[in-house]
Amino acid sequence: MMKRVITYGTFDLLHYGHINLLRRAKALGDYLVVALSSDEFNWKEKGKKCYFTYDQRKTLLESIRYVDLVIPETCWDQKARDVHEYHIDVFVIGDDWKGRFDFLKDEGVEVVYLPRTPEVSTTQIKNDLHQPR
Ligand code: C2G
Repeated sequence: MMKRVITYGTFDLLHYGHINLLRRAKALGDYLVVALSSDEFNWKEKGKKCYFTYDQRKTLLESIRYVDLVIPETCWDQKARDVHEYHIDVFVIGDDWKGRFDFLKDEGVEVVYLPRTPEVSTTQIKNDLHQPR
């Protein structure tokens, strides 16, 4: 029986921390859905101005061997619907979100928070690039 996993994120300026997350998420099942934050959701709900557009970020994610399907994330409350629509068994996200999505257990979904990869973040990359060499 196919075990289906879902995760959510912005994945801007894709880096090895994202890849570590996606690799471990895929290892928890057989099929990985990534709900990718839209440009509007990023800006309005997360105050993030992405360097790459949704389409560019989607292209990058679709090229990753661990990723089977990319869908849009347009609002905070779509998760409870998504897990039914995509027949999801496991919800996975970094432990910076620890506890925040436990309600998905009520939808019959296993909820897993994975340790973040230390030292790397899109914000850090942007800040470092602004420093005069
Ligand atoms: N991540 C990680 N290690 C890092 C950076 C990110 O493990 N050094 C993980 C995050 O914990 C997250 C995923 O990579 O699981 C994507 O990170 P972001 O693009 O920052 O996602 P975020 O803005 O946290 O979006 O509804 C949920 C949100 O859309 C999550």
